[in-house]
Amino acid sequence: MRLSRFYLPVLKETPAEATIISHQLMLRAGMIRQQGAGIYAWLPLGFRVLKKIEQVVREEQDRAGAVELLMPTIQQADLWRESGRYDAYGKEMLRITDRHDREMLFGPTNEEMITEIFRAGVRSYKDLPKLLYHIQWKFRDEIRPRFGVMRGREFLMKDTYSFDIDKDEARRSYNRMFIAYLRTFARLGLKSIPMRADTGPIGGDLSHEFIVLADTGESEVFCDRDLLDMPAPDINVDFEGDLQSLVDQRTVHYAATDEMHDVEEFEQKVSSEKRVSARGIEVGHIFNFGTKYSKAMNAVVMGPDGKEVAAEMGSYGIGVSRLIGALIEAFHDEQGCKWPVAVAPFHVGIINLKAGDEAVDGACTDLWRQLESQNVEVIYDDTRSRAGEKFARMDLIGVPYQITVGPRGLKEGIVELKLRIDGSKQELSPEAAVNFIKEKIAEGLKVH
Ligand code: 5CA
Repeated sequence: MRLSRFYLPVLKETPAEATIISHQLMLRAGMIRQQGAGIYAWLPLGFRVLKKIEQVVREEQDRAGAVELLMPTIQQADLWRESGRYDAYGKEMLRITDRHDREMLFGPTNEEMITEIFRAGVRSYKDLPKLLYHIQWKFRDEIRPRFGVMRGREFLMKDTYSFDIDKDEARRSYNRMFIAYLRTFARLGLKSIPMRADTGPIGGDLSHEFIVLADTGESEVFCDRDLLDMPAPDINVDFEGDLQSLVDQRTVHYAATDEMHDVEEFEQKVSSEKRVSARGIEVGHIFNFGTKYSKAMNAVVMGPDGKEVAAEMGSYGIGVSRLIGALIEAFHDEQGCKWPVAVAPFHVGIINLKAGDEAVDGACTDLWRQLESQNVEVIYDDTRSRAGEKFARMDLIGVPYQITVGPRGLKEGIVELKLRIDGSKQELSPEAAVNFIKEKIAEGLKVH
């Protein structure tokens, strides 16, 4: 992609309304543009990162045995009357009427709709278990939308729903998502800690929030330091097998959000040097709520004994758009974003120091073509901006590998390669730069 053709409206000044670094950088790097309180347009750069995150989330859902579908954003009020949540949801729900005065709403979540879809198509325990998910925009009329995409009113969520014949099987579905979540966040480069959590308007009594520690996080959390050192299960984890011990290894340690925090238990279970009390960002939340919706909405299946039973259910959310904020909080410096390769909007930036010079233009397009033919994603700065401006912009948008091509170096057959992660620079031939980058990108995209 040529930068001259791209749309990258970077800002020189930090907008005053943004108080945390991720919000500031998303505005400055031209990733989003606000369209109303808690409502954002995703500009090309931000949209590329959003799609990358979405894809990692999707791959780990598929690996865990969940099946993707897509439900609409607009739902019928009558569906929510079946569960009794239409009135209970209160002012957070955006209510709409159509031309026939029918009551509709913009979905804040999809328990009712997926239960309707399930009950229409599943009759027997033989069709279970089922794990169904979609990645779709939600709307919640939050009292205090803030911190940019961290707490938006319109936001992108991955939500999965499980249907099982009994409580033991439902626990297996819950465990699948528990492990899939650890893997998802680890692939994005984030350390997530599962914590006992409150269930709020979704309901149920078994629930964990997945928290990424960050000083700017909205949640106050308490946990055992041992959880911070535990790696996520690797690619060889068997989702068809028994995951209980992997889950137990984590849940034996104390970890709770402030609503569930028990000071006495914390002090009793965790020695003082291992007590962590910190702030965190809730990037995922999983719930088991039994038959709350299936009973109310008559989603029943025939059991092995010929008797009808209400399906045991759970729901599992990931804040896909919130994750961009969490990632920037984790990966940035004074100059801007520092994207891990797995979610970088582009892998490589090529900086042309003398746009219009035949030799430099030629060398840049050669490099660009070679990299793109290897599936490396390139942003090529072919603009006439000053060198300093080009360097600053490339750092601000956080491209992990940056190649600078100028007339002087080119005469000696060299270009400069900079690594955004540590700022280190090396001079090498264009061929050597391509080979070096190819390997690094392959390593960065490898799924462990
Ligand atoms: N139906 C359940 C699970 S699918 C549910 O809605 N859970 S939730 O309310 O906890 O939301 C799931 C995830 O969406 C949260 O963990 C959080 O990461 C994200 N999320 C929730 N509200 C917002 C918001 N206002 N802005 C951005 N992300 C949000």
